[in-house]
Amino acid sequence: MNKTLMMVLLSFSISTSVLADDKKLEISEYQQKKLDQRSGEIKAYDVNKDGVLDATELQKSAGSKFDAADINKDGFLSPEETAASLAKLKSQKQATFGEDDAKTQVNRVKSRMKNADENEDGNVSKQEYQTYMNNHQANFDRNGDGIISKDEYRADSEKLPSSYRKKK
Ligand SMILES: [Ca+2]
Ligand SMILES: [Ca+2]
Ligand SMILES: [Ca+2]
Repeated sequence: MNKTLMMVLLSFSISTSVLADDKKLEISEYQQKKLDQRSGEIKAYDVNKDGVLDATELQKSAGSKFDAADINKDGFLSPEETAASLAKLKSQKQATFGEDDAKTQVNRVKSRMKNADENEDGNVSKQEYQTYMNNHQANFDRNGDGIISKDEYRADSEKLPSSYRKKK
């Protein structure tokens, strides 16, 4: 590809993303489902019911996710346990998002689990999982106050409709 064509393509993708920004109210059904799912997750882990997730609550949520996957309760997620929990996740996601999107989401979690295995012994220890999740969750905490609000609990690519943003 020559340089000029590259620049043209680049500027095209920039201008389309600006356009997308202007249409904040229009989000896809898929995004709406993801937002609903995340707000359900906040509700599930928001122990003190203040509508946001603080460090303790996030740690608890990571801990209970780990415990649910650690079938033999030895404090490690073996490749078999990880595979089983991914299979379970996939069937849950399929019910909400359909085959293709479920596959994408599960693959993302799969690669996360691989990255979490810091000493690369094939098992994810609880410590490795907590450390990884802390870093992962810190990505959501855009203003760095250690608390994840409903507005922050989403990927950068997920645009929020303004109506959703006002809802508390
Ligand atoms: Ca809270
Ligand atoms: Ca285990
Ligand atoms: Ca490991």
